[in-house]
Amino acid sequence: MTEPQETVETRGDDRVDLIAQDANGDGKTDVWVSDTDGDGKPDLYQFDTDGDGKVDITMVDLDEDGTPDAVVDGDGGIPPQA
Ligand SMILES: [Ca+2]
Ligand SMILES: [Ca+2]
Ligand SMILES: [Ca+2]
Repeated sequence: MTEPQETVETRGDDRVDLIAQDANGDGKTDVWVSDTDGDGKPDLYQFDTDGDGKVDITMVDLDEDGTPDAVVDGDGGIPPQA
């Protein structure tokens, strides 16, 4: 597993997780909804789809219109805080 990590640009660097949820009930968080620029609105969405506790899909909503502007595999270089 040494594939190069894709990185994404976010609105800011000050990540606050608005939602960190265990959607499938296995005890590990698998959905994160975060605000990176301090305006209280979500602009970063991450999902663990295979249940290993690590992010598999990262979506960034740069203009906060509810539609992702960038989607990458992995955590985009910005893993959730443990
Ligand atoms: Ca889970
Ligand atoms: Ca925001
Ligand atoms: Ca995963």
